[in-house]
Amino acid sequence: MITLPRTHRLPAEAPSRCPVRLRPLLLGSAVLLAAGLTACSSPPMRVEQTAGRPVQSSKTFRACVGSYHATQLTGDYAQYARLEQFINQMVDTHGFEREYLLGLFSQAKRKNWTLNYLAKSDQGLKGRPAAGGWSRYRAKFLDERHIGAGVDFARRHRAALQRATRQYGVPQEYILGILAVETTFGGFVGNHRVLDALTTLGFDYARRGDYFRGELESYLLMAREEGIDPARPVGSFAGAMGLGQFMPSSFRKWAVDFNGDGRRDLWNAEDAIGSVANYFAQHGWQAGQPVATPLRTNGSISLEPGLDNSYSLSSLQQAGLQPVGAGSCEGELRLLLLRHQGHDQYLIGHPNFYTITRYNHSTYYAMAVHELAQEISRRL
Ligand SMILES: [Ca+2]
Repeated sequence: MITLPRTHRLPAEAPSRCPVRLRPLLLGSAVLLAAGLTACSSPPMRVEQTAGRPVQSSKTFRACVGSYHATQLTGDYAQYARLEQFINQMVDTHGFEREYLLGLFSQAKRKNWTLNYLAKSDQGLKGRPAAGGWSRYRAKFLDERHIGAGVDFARRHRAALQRATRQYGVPQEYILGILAVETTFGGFVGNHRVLDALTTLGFDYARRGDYFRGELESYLLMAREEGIDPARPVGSFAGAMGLGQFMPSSFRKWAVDFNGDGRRDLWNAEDAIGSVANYFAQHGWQAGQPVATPLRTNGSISLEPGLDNSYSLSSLQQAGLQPVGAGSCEGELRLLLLRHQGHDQYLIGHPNFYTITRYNHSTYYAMAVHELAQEISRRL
């Protein structure tokens, strides 16, 4: 399933996990530096402002990595007028060298598997979630493989997790829950070249082309800012990267250097921990507040469940829905529907639940993160 551009990444219903494991690419490694530098911008450039903090632009990073050079597009994207238009925009807006981008995109591969997969997946998007959908989804994540890996990861990175919790106010178990669902703590970070993924989706996937062209723009800027060869990183079929599967725009806005080595590297466990915590903090996580609460009902449910409708506690109570147990029920609440095998379950999703869905706009996704957080925490 593909969700709206406001999401951090693409939902986990799609197979972002790949059967073939590749050794994670370390950003800024000697291998990348050895790839060669090519001047690619025309200074001076402005400093861009994103999410309240300046992002270094090519005024600081004037070199693109990788010796790409061509005077016209060749390969899978030869004659793609829209790609040529995109390249012109990157030259005009961000000062890239045109021949560098022509050379780079002449190496991009069209990923027909991705397009075929999304064509099928898009057909299954409509309508109410199927009966038993939550049971099936839950079974994919709430297992010993994810929980055991979480306990192991938490023990190995105890200090960084504690530091992230202190600094960002996000409990470590929710950072662990995200990393469990996204990549099983780096076990499956994807094996699609990000360049191919974003070029394919930007120029051959009409339904979300605008969104992916925006991500491709962010990706090229990210590569230049971080000093990496844009043809090297691998990720999900949609271009999500690292242990936390950040899309490029999220990387630029919310990734942090949490191990203090001067680089933001989402394949590094500490940087991934800090980046997920920062993402949550910047998207409204409220320390000490609940995530999801069971509901008692007195019969049929008249309110519409889902993430797109928010309710006050009093409006839920007027509809005959009563939270079970004490606890704060302030702010905008969501009515969550979990379709088990054989029965439906309703819960209150608190503002912190909604914050998890900012990572991936899916009730089931956020509930899997929440339950994994509880399970891993119980074992620590
Ligand atoms: Ca770092």
